Amino acid sequence: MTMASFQVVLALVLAAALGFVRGDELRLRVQEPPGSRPHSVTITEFGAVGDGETLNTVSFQNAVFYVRSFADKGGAQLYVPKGRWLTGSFNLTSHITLFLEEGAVIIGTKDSSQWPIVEPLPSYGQGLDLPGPRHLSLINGYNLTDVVITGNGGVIDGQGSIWWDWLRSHELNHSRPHLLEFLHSTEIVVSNLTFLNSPAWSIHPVYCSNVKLHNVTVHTSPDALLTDGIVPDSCSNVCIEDSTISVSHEAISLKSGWDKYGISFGKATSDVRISRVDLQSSSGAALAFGSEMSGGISDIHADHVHIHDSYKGISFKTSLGRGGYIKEVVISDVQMDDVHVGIEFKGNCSTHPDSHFDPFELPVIRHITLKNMVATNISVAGVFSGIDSDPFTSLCLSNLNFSMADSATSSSWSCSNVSGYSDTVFPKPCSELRNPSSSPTICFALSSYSALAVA
Ligand SMILES: *[C@@H]1O[C@H](CO)[C@@H](O)[C@H](O)[C@H]1NC(C)=O
Ligand SMILES: *[C@@H]1O[C@H](CO)[C@@H](O)[C@H](O)[C@H]1NC(C)=O
Ligand SMILES: *[C@@H]1O[C@H](CO)[C@@H](O)[C@H](O)[C@H]1NC(C)=O
Ligand SMILES: *[C@@H]1O[C@H](CO)[C@@H](O)[C@H](O)[C@H]1NC(C)=O
Ligand SMILES: *[C@@H]1O[C@H](CO)[C@@H](O)[C@H](O)[C@H]1NC(C)=O
Ligand SMILES: *[C@@H]1O[C@H](CO)[C@@H](O)[C@H](O)[C@H]1NC(C)=O
Ligand SMILES: *[C@@H]1O[C@H](CO)[C@@H](O)[C@H](O)[C@H]1NC(C)=O
Ligand SMILES: *[C@@H]1O[C@H](CO)[C@@H](O)[C@H](O)[C@H]1NC(C)=O
Ligand SMILES: CC(=O)N[C@H]1CO[C@H](CO)[C@@H](O)[C@@H]1O
Repeated sequence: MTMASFQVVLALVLAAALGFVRGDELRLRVQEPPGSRPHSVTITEFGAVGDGETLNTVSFQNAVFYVRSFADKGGAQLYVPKGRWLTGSFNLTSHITLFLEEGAVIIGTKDSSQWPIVEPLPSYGQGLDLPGPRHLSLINGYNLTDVVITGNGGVIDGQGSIWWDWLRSHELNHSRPHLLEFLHSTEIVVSNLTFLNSPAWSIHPVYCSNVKLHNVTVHTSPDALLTDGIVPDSCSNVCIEDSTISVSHEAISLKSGWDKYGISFGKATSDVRISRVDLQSSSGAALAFGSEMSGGISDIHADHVHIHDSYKGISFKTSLGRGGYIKEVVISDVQMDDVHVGIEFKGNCSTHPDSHFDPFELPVIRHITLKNMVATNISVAGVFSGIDSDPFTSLCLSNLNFSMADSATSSSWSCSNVSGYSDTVFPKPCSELRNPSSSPTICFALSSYSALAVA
């Protein structure tokens, strides 16, 4: 032991003895920065070559296997130095920190055989693009706890263009993989990294809890087909902060399963906090809910959201046959610029996993509050279409100012099968949202705000 580390240990032992630090806090106190571990290995120790050409799948798998032996010793860091590290799919383990140095790029191989085939998610019953099984994502976590993926601005690049081409030309045999996916995991942190060109979605936590995404950049090129950014799916306690997401389809998309599969799996997405994010979506919505929401989506709070250069701004989507709910949502402090449709509520997203959906499974959409929003150059302020015989209720708009695009096609609001309340909204919203019998008390507010504070 060196003199310096001896002194640190001595100081900690003394601090613990004197009661300054409780024993169980000792490990946390000495962790600086977050995700640091008492042990570290480097990917090159497992034969990896960062030349952008050597396939390193086995090196990553072996490195993670080795890190597993530190699980009961505080875990270990897997360090990825500067270089271009080509790989196929690999799985993580609990108590790992995957650390990408500045200039480190983990690159997904274009060889589809390096992305194994796995079962579809039980809450969807089939893959994203095709029935049946799907490709395993590039980096995977299954049934894990305490995982940190971070770095000094490293990059995880999926080289998705080949997958988008296969999708366009109907050459896919199985649904596309994602870049990073966690199933049934908890205590996940992803920070200080860039995710590029995912084959499908970039970051997909599903059936997870306690997930923190901080300071991540997600980008797919504008010609990417149906790529989403961050997709919390049947997860609770998710925090997405200080991040920039720019993709072709949905930038942040909250989901919870599809029709009968999602209904019987029955796991909601709840307690999600989104703050200080910059979102852009060229063909979808910047911030989307559904349309797969059969397990329910509730208790969502988004604030300080910048949305720009997007087809749609904020979108709530569902369909007959979905069941489930989207409720108790507050979105506030939004700046929206150069967006075609500002706000959308859509009850007829009629894609189903098969034709046997039950049309009597009616989704519940209610208690959604949108407040403090300034929007410029918007073609259509809002399209609110609920479901006939299943109206969307308690939709509240407060303090919204939309400056419409100066064009013949611009229109403000259209509403059907919805009801709610509005206050200080410009241009003036449709009568369904100005019902004289409704009052601000129907508006959902976070418990820390009073119901009237929304007005
Ligand atoms: C991310 O980077 C910031 C700034 O360098 C640092 O303070 C923070 O600890 C880093 N996060 C993690 C999880 O390493
Ligand atoms: C990775 O996990 C998947 C699914 O959890 C599993 O099918 C696969 O065998 C695992 N791969 C390795 C190398 O352990
Ligand atoms: C998940 O992990 C827990 C403990 O970490 C273990 O007991 C359980 O068997 C694991 N389940 C599966 C399906 O691997
Ligand atoms: C965000 O991550 C970048 C590297 O990607 C780092 O340089 C920067 O300091 C981080 N910022 C914060 C606030 O953590
Ligand atoms: C689909 O399967 C065929 C036949 O096995 C194979 O030649 C082709 O490469 C596969 N396509 C993809 C995109 O994996
Ligand atoms: C308005 O937004 C549209 C995209 O919806 C964009 O194409 C156009 O350039 C913007 N106009 C101005 C004046 O910024
Ligand atoms: C959903 O409704 C909108 C507006 O009422 C309509 O333009 C669109 O074609 C419908 N979509 C489907 C899939 O029925
Ligand atoms: C809306 O914002 C514009 C500037 O973007 C401002 O000129 C206008 O007065 C505002 N309207 C209301 C009703 O606050
Ligand atoms: C119950 C109800 O108001 N249903 C309406 C739903 O929207 C359609 C289209 O605008 C109307 O025709 C229904 O009357």
